[in-house]
Amino acid sequence: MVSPGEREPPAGSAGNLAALSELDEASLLRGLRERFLRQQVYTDVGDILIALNPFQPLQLYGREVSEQYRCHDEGSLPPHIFAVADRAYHAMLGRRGARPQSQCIVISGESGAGKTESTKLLLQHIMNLCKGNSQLEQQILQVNPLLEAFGNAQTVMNDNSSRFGKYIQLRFQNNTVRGAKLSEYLLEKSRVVQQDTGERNFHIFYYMFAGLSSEEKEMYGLLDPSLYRYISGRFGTEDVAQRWKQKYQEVCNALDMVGFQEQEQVDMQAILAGVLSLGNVTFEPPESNGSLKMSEASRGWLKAAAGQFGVQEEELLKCLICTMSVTRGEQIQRFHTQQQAEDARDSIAKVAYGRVFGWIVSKINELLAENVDPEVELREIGILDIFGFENFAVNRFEQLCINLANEQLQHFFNHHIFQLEQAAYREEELPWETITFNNNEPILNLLLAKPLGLLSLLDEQSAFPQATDKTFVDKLNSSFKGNLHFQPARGRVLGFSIIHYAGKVQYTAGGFLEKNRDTLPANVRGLFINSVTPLLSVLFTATISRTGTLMPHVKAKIIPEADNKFNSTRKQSAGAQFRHSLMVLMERMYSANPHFVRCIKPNSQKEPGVVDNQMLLQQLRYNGLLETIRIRRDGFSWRPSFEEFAERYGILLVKPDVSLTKESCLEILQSTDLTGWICGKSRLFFKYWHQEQLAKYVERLERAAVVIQKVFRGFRCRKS
Ligand code: AOV
Ligand code: MG
Repeated sequence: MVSPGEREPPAGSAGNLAALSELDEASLLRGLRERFLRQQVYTDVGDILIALNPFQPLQLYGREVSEQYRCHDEGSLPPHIFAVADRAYHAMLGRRGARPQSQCIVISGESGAGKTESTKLLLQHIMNLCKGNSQLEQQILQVNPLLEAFGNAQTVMNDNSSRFGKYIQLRFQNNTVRGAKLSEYLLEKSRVVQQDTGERNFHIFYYMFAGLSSEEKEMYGLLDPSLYRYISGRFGTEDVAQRWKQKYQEVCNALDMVGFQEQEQVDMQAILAGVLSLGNVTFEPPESNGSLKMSEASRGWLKAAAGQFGVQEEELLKCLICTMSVTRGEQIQRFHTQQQAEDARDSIAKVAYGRVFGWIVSKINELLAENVDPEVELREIGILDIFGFENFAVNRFEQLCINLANEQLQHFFNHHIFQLEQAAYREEELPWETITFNNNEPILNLLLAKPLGLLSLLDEQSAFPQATDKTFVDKLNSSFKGNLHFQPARGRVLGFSIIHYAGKVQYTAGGFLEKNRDTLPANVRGLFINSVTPLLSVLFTATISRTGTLMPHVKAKIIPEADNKFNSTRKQSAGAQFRHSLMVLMERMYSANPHFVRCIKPNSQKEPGVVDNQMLLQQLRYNGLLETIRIRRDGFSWRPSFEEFAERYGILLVKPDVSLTKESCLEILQSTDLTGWICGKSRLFFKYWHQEQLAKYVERLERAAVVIQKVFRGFRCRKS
C-alpha cells in the first residue's frame, strides 16, 4: 500500500541534496561548489552530512550557534555538524520517535579532509547538550591536546595529521554523561625514527624544545634540537616556535588535569629525550673480532641515552650490537651487522615511544572511567576518527593498514546505505529499481581473506625465518595473478599496487616483514624493566590486551603473562593485531545506530576559498555520493516493523490498548497527514524526514496533555 500524495520533502529542506529533482554529476558539483564559495561548508544528503573543509576559521561554532542547534527542529536550521550531534544524542535517548539505542557517528574522508576537527566539534556540542559544565564533561574535552601532541604529526597532506585511529565511546545514563572510553588503533611508530620530505616527527618533540626552559633542558640532557637525527632540519620560524611553546603549555595543563604525577611527567620527558639521543648512535663496519665500531660522538650519545633511560650504558650497548639466545641450556651471543644494530636502535626507540603513548591512553581511560548507577541502563554515543585514506610518494606497511581501515569504513557505509535498504525492498517485494554502487568487498577479500588474503600471506612469510620482503612479493604476485584489484610492480621495483576504492596506491614492500613481525629485540624488555626510571620499568612490565592496546598498570585488567596469548614468545603479528582490533571495532559499530559524516577536501594546497573541481569530483565518485543522493531521494531510510511502529506511535490514537498490528499502524498514519510512505508485508517504509514529522505530532499531543492537566488541576483547586 502506498500513501496518497507526492513524495516530496517538506519545506525547509534547502541544503539537502536529497531534495534535488535533477541529479547528475555536473549539477551536484556546481551545487556543492557554489555553497562552499558562500561559506556554506555543510550540506545534507537526507540524514548524511557532507562537510567540505573550509581551511579557515569560520564563525560557525560559538556557544550561541551551539545553543541554536540544541534541540532544534530537524530541517529548521541549515545543515551543520552540530545537527548531527543533536540527532545522535536525541536518538540515543529515544526522543523524536526513535527507540532508545546506542549510536555511533562515523566520520570518513581522506587525509586532511577535516575528520579530527569534526570530532572535536561533535564532542563540544554533545557536552553542551548534556549541560556543559560538569567536571567530567570538561575533562572529556581537555584530553584532546594531549592525544594530538603525542599522536599527531605534520605530513604532506595535513599539518596536524592523526597518526593513530581513535574510537571514543561516550557513556550515558539518561541524559547525563557518566564516562568515556578511548580505543586507539595502530599508532604509526615508524615516524619516531623516520619521516619523509616535508614531514615531521610527532608534535610533542618540537613542543618540548619550544616549551622547556634552559634549566629544564639541561636537566633532561637535551642539547640544540638541530643535533638530533630523528627531528633534525625540521624547525620553523619564530612564529611557529611561539605556537609550539603555547602548545607545550596546553600539554602540561592536560597532563596535570588527567592526573599524571609530577614524577611521571619528568620520567616521560626523560624517556622522550632518551629516544632522541639513542637516534644519534651510529655504527661503523666491524673490526676483525666481529664487534661493531663506534665513533667518539656515538659513544657520547649512547651514554646520554643510557642516562636518560636510567639503564646501564653497557647493557644498552649489548641490546644494540648483539643478540643473545639460549640453545640447549647454553647462552649464545651473536654479533649484529651494522644494519642489524641500527635496526635494533630504531626498534628500541619505536617501542619506547609506542609504550608511552599506550600508557597515556590508558591513564586517560582511568580518568574518564564511568561512575554508574547500576539500576539505570547505560547507552553510548561512539565517535570514530581514524587516519584518512593515504597515497604518498612512498607508501609502506602503515599506509596499507590505514587504507585497509578506510576500506572497512567504506564497506560499513555501503552496507548500511545500500545493501540493508535494498535487501528490505526485495524481501518485501517492493517495486524498486536497484541502485548499483561500487562494492569494495573484493578489495577487502584480497586483503583479509583467510588463508589466502594479503595479510595472511604476510603472516605466513613473517613466521618463516628465511623469508624476505622479496619472497613475500613473489608470493603475492603468484597468488593474486589476474586479480582486478592487484597489480605487480613494473621492472625491478620491490613492491605492488592495490586498486583501492579511492584509487590506486603503489606500495613499497621493503620493511613489510620486519614491521609485521614487530618483535622487541631480545633483552630489551629485561633492560627496561630494570631501569631506575620507575615509569620505564612499569611500561615494560605491562602486557598487551586482546585488542592490541597496551594495558600498563591498569591493575585490575592486567592479563597474567601465562594466559596472555600475545606475550613475547607467541606474540601476534602487527597485521593480525590490527585486523583483530578492526573486527572488534566493526562489531561495536554494527551494534549501534549509525550516523555518517563524509568529509571532503576541496583542494590539496590547504587554501581557503579554493575548489579543485577534479579533486572534488574524484571524492564525490569514490564516496558514491551520486548513488547516495539517489537512494536517499527515492528510497526509504527508516523502515520500522509494524510492532515497533505501533508501540512507539500508538499514543497518537489516544485510546487504550492499541494492538501492535498492521491495522493499527494504518489507523495511526491515517490520523496524520503524512504522505509518501509505503506499507510493506511486515514493515513500513518512510522517507528520512518522516520521523521528524511524526515527532511533531507526538509533541503536540504531549503539549495538549500538559494543558489539560493544568486545567484539571486548576479546576480541582477552585473546587476545594
Ligand atoms: P583529518 O583528520 O581528516 O586528516 P583535520 O581534521 O586534521 O583532517 O583537518 C585538517 C586541517 O583542516 C585542520 O588542521 C584545520 O586547519 C582545517 N580544518 C578542518 N576542518 C575545519 C573547520 N571546520 N573549520 C576550519 N578549519 C578546518 V588525517 O588525521 O591527516 O586523515 O589522517
Ligand atoms: Mg585526523
